[in-house]
Amino acid sequence: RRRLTKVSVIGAGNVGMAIAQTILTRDLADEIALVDALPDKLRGEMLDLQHAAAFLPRTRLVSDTDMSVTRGSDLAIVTAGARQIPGETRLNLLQRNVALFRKIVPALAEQSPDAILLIVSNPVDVLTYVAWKLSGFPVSRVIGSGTNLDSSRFRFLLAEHLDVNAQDVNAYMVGEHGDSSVAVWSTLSVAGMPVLKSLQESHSSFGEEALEGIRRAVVDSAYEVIGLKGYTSWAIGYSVASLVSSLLRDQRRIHPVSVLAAGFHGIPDDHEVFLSLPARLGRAGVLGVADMELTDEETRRLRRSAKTLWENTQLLGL
Ligand code: LAC
Repeated sequence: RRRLTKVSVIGAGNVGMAIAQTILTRDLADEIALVDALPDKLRGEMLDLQHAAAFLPRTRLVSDTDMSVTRGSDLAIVTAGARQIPGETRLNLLQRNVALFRKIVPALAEQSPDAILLIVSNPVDVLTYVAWKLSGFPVSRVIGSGTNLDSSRFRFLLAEHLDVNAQDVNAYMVGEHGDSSVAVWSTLSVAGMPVLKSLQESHSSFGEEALEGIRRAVVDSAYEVIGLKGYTSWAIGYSVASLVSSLLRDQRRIHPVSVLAAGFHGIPDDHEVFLSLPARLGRAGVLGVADMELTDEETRRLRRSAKTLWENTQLLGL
């Protein structure tokens, strides 16, 4: 009989509930445990999802303000944390959320020593490093949602330009999930065909400065959404559910997610910094990180992104 899978979602705010709802809809877990500091909100969210039972695959839903409800999780998704104030960069959030992680992560690790930790809270790259340090888990089992969603935004913008389905546009954003993220133009392909050269010849809007404009539009689109509708995001639910599926169903799919990048692309071996690179995901967590071909400019930008993150990591003294 297949082993039952349990997923815990820490933080029953808009992001956590978008993730829980998408996991439920896609039948990715047999049990979902919800944790939040606000008991009424937490119970309300649990009851609300339980009431959809007649329309969804059977999934046991439990919730508690105490971390013991997460015991025996296969995967723990952390979305808890102070929210970005519109216009605030993710790195500014850092200190507030590190204090919270010092409470959450050790308790999670004690309840589920074999779980995979998937960090979504921002600034996600530094907080994934913090979760790694505080949990003591092997680096293969500590992952940040990183630029998985940014890459979808990038693919959407390109798909609109090219009038193709975003699922046929293979394009990565790597590096920081934030202002210094890197658009990897050199490996852009549509249905496996490299298109940048023909794009630049046929579309005047694909000149060098336009490429930076598109990258900036991807980064700014997250701020735009927050500015327009506050910090609620449906897209993060779909982005994280794609990671949950690859992890728990052992899909071995490759996603740009925040992993320990020391030693890749000339990032110093002793720079324990997490940032997004294409990683192969399966039931054991990160099965491998692609050593992708980058241009000199892309490498320079990635190293700059790594340096920014490293400097912020160093501030923590973990
Ligand atoms: C965003 C959040 C997940 O990019 O940082 O929407």
